Amino acid sequence: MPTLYGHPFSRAHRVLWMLKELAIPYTHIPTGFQDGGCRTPEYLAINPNGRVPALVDGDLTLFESLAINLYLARKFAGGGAPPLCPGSAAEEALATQWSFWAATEVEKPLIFAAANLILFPPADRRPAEAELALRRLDRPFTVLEGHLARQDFLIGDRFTVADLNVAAVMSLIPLAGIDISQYPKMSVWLDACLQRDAAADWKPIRFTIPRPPDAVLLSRFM
Ligand SMILES: N[C@@H](CCC(=O)N[C@@H](CS)C(=O)NCC(=O)O)C(=O)O
Repeated sequence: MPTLYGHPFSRAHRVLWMLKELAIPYTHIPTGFQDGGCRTPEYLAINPNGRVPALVDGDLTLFESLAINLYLARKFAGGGAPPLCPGSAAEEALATQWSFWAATEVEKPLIFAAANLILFPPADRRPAEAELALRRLDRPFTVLEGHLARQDFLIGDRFTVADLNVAAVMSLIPLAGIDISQYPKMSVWLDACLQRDAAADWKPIRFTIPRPPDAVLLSRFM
């Protein structure tokens, strides 16, 4: 049985969503990331990056939330109907493509926007930074809008790990109250993904993150 490490109000929510989609038994250890939980020697032996989530499944230890989901979809392909895993080498490549795309093209500017809208303490939010990050998101969002104008899901004609990974990264959009009405196809697709039963219970964010010094912030997000 896999063991997932990571508090639900962290990127571990992406993996919790996948585990619930697959309806498989798992153990969940809600290791924190703001309380030193992911810096203990025991946890660093599992994920030397000192970040959550991590997954242990038998002899395999994995970090990176989206890679964990690609693995789970493949390993437990019997779960979910129809299966969430890619059905061919081409679909496998597309699932990897969309997952990398979400991590490289969308995640950083989206977190930076969300930080300035909801995650930083109110006095530390800068609307101009949120605006800049949202402008950077126009290019990937336009790509996704164009793709979804041609098909209902990212791959083939069914919800797969690709939709789950991309929608999980983009789940900050409704949480941060970001208006995406200028991308109507993407908006409908994201709503449908996030309304799935397995995606339901991570929605509220009940924490703020401290605003780091500007130099750190720019190197991390821009
Ligand atoms: N790319 C990694 C990022 C993991 C990550 O940054 N997790 C945050 C919580 S959402 C964390 O553990 N932060 C603690 C730290 O950076 O010290 C993934 O997707 O798994």
